[in-house]
Amino acid sequence: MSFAPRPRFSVPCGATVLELGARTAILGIVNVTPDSFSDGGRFVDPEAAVAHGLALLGEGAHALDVGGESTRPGAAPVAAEEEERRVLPVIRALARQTRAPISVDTTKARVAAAALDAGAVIVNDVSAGLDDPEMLPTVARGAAALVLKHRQGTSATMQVAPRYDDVVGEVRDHLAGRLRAALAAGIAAARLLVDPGIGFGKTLEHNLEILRRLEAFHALGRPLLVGPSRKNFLGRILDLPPDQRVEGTAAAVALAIAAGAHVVRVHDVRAIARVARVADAIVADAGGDSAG
Ligand code: HH2
Repeated sequence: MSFAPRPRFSVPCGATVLELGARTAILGIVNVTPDSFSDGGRFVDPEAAVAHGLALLGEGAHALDVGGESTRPGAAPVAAEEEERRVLPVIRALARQTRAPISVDTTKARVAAAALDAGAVIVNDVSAGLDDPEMLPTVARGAAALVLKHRQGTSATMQVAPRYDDVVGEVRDHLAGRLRAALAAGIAAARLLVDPGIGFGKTLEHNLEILRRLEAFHALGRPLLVGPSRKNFLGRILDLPPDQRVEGTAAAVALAIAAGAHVVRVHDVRAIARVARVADAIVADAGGDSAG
């Protein structure tokens, strides 16, 4: 069996550099929301969210992704003030207590700017800058890394009737366009990551096809982040609720690593960090060249 070579990348984020490729980076999810699909309401209290983030770092997370607005279809939109009220105290406290990079999961430029001031060094925008025209210029002004993620349609409509003629080709072309937009806004290529957006305007078959052909996204020349954690496509296969999808997540993560994923965004960090270490050991000699 052969594995996809995983190119190496050094991604500047804030004052640090994320070294990607030699091992899989685990991005632990901290949802400060009442309504996230799998853990909504568990960490709305800032102290609980901070404790959860620190626990995830202890379990093997290399970075944390703090979000204050659920992206699940049908989730109530959250005003910028409310999103800031949720995420800023958590980011501020985490940044004081750890040197691990903190990411903010937001589509709003204003929230991203405030999060960067509070100590975040990565912006994870599920709309890749399309929801807020100020997002790319805002990120360009700072030193943060930026995750550009594919989504078909809007959060509200994306799961209504997703359709593609060639899901991998169309997602890749979309991400190539968003990379060009980010570069045109003045964000250095080295600061950009791409994510095909598992579950964002995709049917079960679309998600499986993306995971099956993940290697195709290496053509974009940037590190690849994948977020299959506990998602609905796993529930469709297993007929199990979100809190019983850890083994399904593990299968998706192991195969994503074999296909060259650099970062996995997950809820169940202890289990998935172990899965990733073993998968990394197996694919270790697949031959990663330095790509910048
Ligand atoms: N998935 C979710 C949220 N943010 N960001 C990236 N880059 N990639 C993803 O696949 C991704 C993401 C959805 O998961 P979760 O945060 O658990 O749920 P919710 O949006 O309901 O809070």
